[in-house]
Amino acid sequence: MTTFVDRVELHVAAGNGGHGCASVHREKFKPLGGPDGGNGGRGGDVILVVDQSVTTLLDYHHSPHRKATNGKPGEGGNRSGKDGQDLVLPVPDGTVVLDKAGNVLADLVGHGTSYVAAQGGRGGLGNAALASARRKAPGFALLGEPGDLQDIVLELKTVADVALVGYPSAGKSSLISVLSAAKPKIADYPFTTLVPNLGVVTAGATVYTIADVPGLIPGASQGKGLGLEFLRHVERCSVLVHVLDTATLESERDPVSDLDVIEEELGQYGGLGDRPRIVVLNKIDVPDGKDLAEMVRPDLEERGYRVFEVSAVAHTGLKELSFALADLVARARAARPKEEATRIVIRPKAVDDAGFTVVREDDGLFRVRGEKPERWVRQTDFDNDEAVGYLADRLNRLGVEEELMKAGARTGDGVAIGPEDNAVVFDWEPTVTAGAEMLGRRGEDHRFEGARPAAQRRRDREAERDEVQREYDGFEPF
Ligand SMILES: Nc1nc2c(ncn2[C@@H]2O[C@H](COP(=O)(O)OP(=O)(O)OP(=O)(O)O)[C@@H](O)[C@H]2O)c(=O)[nH]1
Ligand SMILES: [Mg+2]
Repeated sequence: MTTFVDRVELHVAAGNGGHGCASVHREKFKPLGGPDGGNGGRGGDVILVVDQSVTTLLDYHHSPHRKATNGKPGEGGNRSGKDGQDLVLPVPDGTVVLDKAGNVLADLVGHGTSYVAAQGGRGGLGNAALASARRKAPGFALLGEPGDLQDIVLELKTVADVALVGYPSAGKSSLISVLSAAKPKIADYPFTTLVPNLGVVTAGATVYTIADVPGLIPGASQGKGLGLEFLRHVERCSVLVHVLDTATLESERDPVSDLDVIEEELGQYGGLGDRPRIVVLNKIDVPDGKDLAEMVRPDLEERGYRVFEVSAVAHTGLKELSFALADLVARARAARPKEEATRIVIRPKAVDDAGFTVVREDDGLFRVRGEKPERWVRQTDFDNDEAVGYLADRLNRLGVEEELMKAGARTGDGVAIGPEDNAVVFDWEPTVTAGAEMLGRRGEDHRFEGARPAAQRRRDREAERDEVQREYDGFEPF
C-alpha cells in the first residue's frame, strides 16, 4: 500500500482554443449583412498551486493524467465562445517541478505559489474580427490553437527548518513527538519511520518545523537500509541535528563513531555541508547512557559541536534544545534574502518572437521555424482556400517568401513550417516573383473590388443578392 508518495510523473494537457466562426449577418431585407462570426474562447491552463493543507502527491500517483477544458467555438451574431476553465492542481509546499530530463522548471515554496504547467491554446479569430478594408467579408475564420501538452515530474522536498538525522532507533521520532504536537510512530525496532515526519515547534516567539527522515546505516549511500533517498526531504532545512543513541546495545557502536558514519553518508549525498549542525545525546535517562554521554561530550565539543544531553522519554533537556534550535532557525531566516520567503514562480512566457529562420535541409526540404509562422499554420483551416490565401499573405508580409527565395527555393520545392515531428509541408508556389509585385491579392472578396465597371458592379450586386436570397429561402424562420 502506498500512503506517501514524494515523486510522480504527471501528464498535463491544457485546453484547446475554440475555433473562430465564419458567419454572415442574416436579416430580412438586408441581404448584404456583414461578417458576424465570433472568436473562439481560450483553452484553460493547467496551474499548480501550493496548498498547505495538501501533504502528499498521492492523488497524482493515482491519476496522473489531467486536462483543462477547451475553449468553445465562436458563433454567429458576434458571439464569442466561452473560455475554457483553468485546471488548478493543489500541490504540497515544497514541490519541485522538473521536466523529464531532470531540469528544474519551478520550485514551489509558500502557500499560494503557482506555476502554469501547460498553457491553454488561443481561440481563433472569427471572420468579423478578420474583416478589414481590404477583406470586407472573409469567408473563413482562424482555428483555435491546441493547448500545451507537458510531461512533468513532481518531487516533494519537505519544507522543514530543522532536520533530525541518525541511526535507526536513536530516538528521532520520539524527539519530534515531545518537541511538537506530532504523533509519529515510535517503536524499538529499526526503520520504524518509513517516511519523513513533520512537527511544528513553538519556542518563545519562534515557530519552526522539524522533520526526521528514516534512519541511516553504514552504506546507506550504496542503498543499504532505506538508502539516502529520503535525504531529499532535509535539503531545505537550515539546521541539521545529529541524534546520537547513548544507550544502544550494539557493542561495536558508540556516539562518536555513529556520528562519523552519519557524516560520511551525508557527505556521499552531498549538498548539506554548509548547514549548521548540533549534536543531541539522547536516552540519558538510562544510567549507562548518562555516563557515556558525559564521557563523549568533551570529544564532541572539541570537534566544534554544541552538545545537548536529553531524554525524549523523561523529557530532560528539551527546553534548552528547542530554544537553541529556534535561535539557529531565526538566524538562518534573517540571513536569507527576503523574496525567498514566498517565491511566486510563473512559467516564463514564450517570447513573442517576431523572427523566423529558413534552412535548407539535406534532402532539399526548406524548413521554416519561428513562433509566428508556426502559430499561423496551426490557425489555418487548410480545407478553406481563402484561409490558405490569408496564411500566404501573412507569411508574405513577414518576409517568409522573400527569405525562401534568397535561400534558393523554386516553385514546386518542398517547404515545411514547424518542427520535424509536427510540421505542415507543402509545395511552394510563390505569390511574389523576385523583386516584383504580388501577382494577386489573396483572401480578398472580389465582390467588393472597386475597380469594376459600373455595369459589371450592378450585375455582380444583383447576383449576390440572389445568392443571399436563395440562402434565406432555405432558412426556417422561427
Ligand atoms: N530510554 C529511552 N528510550 C528512548 C528514548 N528515546 C527513544 N527511546 C526508545 O527508542 C526506540 C526507538 O525510538 P524511535 O523514536 O522510534 O527512534 P527513531 O530514531 O525514530 O528510529 P527509526 O524510525 O527506526 O529510524 C523506542 O523504543 C523509543 O521508546 C529515551 O530518551 N530514553
Ligand atoms: Mg522514527
